[in-house]
Amino acid sequence: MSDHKELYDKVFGLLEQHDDWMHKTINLIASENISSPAVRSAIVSDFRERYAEGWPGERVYAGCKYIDEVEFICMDLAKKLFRAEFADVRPVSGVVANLIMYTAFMKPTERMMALSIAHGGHISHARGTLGGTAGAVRGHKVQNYVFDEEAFNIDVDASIKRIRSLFNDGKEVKFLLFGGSVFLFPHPVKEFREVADEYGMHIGYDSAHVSGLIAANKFQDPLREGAEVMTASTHKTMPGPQHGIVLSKEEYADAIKRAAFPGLLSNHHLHNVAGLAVTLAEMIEFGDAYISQILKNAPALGQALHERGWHVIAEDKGFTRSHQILVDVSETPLKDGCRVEEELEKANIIINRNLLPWDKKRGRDYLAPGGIRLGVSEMTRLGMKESEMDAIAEFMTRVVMKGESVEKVAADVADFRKDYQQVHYAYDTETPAYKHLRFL
Ligand code: DSN
Repeated sequence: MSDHKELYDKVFGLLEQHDDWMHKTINLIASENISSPAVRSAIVSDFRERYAEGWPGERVYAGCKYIDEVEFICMDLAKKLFRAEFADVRPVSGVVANLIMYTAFMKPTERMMALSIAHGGHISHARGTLGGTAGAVRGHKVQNYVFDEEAFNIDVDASIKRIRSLFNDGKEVKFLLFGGSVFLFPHPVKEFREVADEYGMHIGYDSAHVSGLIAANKFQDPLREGAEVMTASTHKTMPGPQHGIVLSKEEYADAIKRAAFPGLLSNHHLHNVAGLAVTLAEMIEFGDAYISQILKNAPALGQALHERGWHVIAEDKGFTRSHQILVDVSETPLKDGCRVEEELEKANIIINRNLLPWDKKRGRDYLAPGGIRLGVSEMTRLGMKESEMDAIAEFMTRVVMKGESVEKVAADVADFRKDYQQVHYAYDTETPAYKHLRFL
């Protein structure tokens, strides 16, 4: 057999091993989810081979008549679900959606405010010295909000003071960005609208993590609280394909459309637009029940860990109002988020390590941070409820607190997972959630 054929076969072998492993794991990565069988069918359609540059109905390519119709349906569903005047469903990811937002609302190098990464900001919001997209790609100068570590949220008064002081020093701020990757509580958007108007700043909101919660109207409503634009990736609490979206008001539509094409996109992954349309339709139908259960499961997991001696952040505030919880693992026997991540993975529990706001002051960095971030979107989608969160906390405790054999816990996790093999909150709840749909 040729080397190429061996590698070809190996790729399929690895795909099957991965899918088989996913059947057996408890996946608590807060930025992931499992899409429905309908979404998986849509994204393997022939749309994956095609181009459709431009706006539907005004394409630079031929052969788009069905593609255009799907894209219009996707935009209409997005506008309905997010109660938005305008939707652009072309961004191929959340980072590209953010770049479109920056391009539409700021000139290169203009100054913006965002959360620092240690406080939950995303790398696409960060300054150039960190390699962050806003700074490194667009040259934006990025100032950070003041963060209240007790409230685990932006300190409104201190941040407004910082904005005023920047203007007093001749350092104009053009854009206030909210949202992030560690996102336990709604951000104070409306509290900044007055100062934004006073200084002529625009407000944007990156809803990548919480877009499903916002769609279900169960977190906050940025476009009515003062944001002019909201971006998202579509595969976190919104259980869609890996794609992006920009939502805004009609008055900004032209600037956003132009930033998307010809600015940042040529092709826009049409199969994922179809998958997103299906996701949005399913969210309109099932989103309320799905998100309600997520919002019960996340604090239930926080409580179950807390009762077993874990230091879950924001206990006094009920741990969370989103799909995530954040846990300080620095006092556990494993001492840092990296070791906890590694040991849990051996036990079929997939989580990610995370910086805590105070980690840098304590000499920690991303390689060995003090925290872990857990999200319940995927396990909720498989039908798990509060009692299953308790079982998950117990598995984690056996590995991290009691030092039990990871092989033993891995086997118990695989056994526990046998009962949760279909996606719920979808039209098709029969097709196995992780089955590899192979054609050859
Ligand atoms: N890196 C992802 C997260 O984990 O939040 C978002 O892109």
